[in-house]
Amino acid sequence: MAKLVISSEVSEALKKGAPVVALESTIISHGMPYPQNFEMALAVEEVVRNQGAVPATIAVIGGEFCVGLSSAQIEDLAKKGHATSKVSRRDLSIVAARKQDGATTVASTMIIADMAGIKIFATGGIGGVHRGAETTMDISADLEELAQTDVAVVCAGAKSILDIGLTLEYLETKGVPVLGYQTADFPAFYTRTSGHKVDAQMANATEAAEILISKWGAGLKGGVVIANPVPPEFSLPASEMEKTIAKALEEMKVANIKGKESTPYLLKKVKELTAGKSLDTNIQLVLNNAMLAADIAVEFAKLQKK
Ligand code: PSU
Ligand code: MN
Repeated sequence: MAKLVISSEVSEALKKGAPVVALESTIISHGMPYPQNFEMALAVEEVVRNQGAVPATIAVIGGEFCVGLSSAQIEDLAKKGHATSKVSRRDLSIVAARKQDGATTVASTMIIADMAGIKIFATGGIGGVHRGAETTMDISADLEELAQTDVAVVCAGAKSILDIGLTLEYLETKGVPVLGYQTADFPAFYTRTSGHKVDAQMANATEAAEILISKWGAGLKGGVVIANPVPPEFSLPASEMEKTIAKALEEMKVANIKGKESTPYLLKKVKELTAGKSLDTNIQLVLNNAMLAADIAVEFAKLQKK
């Protein structure tokens, strides 16, 4: 059986009921290039600490499910990039049995966070229903995980490499609440709006924490999406991003990229096509999400103690 290894800092925080924020590792290995990915991962942990919570970066190392990585372990993942395999729910048992390393996606990070007892998780963007899914059936396992695992995911919405409308329909079918932080519109990662509505707008972190307590307190299984728009000063023009994404999708088709390679390929193409501008936006929105996730974790811990 795969072993769950929780760092002493994270395990002490969990024992005390102190706020903890889970962080994923695919964003490090497959979402950004080195060294920006390493700098981002350390900065995100610092932001979480500054807000009074404990960061828990999650990955599979030597087949063990690790919660709370050291900087050396994070640097190793950052340097190896795509050489470490991207691990979602279906891959977990394989890397664990073979004692391999794996970078965890939103889905597998949720699974391991839940095993450790962490309820709040910050990332950049969630996976979703891909454009053209009616023929490819490419729907991220992140959505199924949100349907069944009790972890709240703070994100900047979903990238428009996805079909955002269908992604929201899928979440509705699966009973996953989609909350907007100080927004009525579901954000589209690089841009603050998508034209699609969230289910409820949150004025502050306390309101979000109250909904989590209400959901899980009622025994309603599954996750919650908390969508936090990119800060206005870092958002990119929607029309420009639409053209870039269309081009990236076209190139992906020509290169015949499919399955788990799709998302990392598109992220890399978008970065190339925007001459790195998208990378800067990506880093800033992750930091922004980490800050909100930590605030929600602090409020959640207070409410749980009541
Ligand atoms: N979207 C991003 N950046 C990312 C990912 C998605 O903007 O790094 C990663 C996350 O780890 C997410 C995964 O869980 O891609 C989804 O991959 P797939 O579509 O293959 O399920
Ligand atoms: Mn997929």
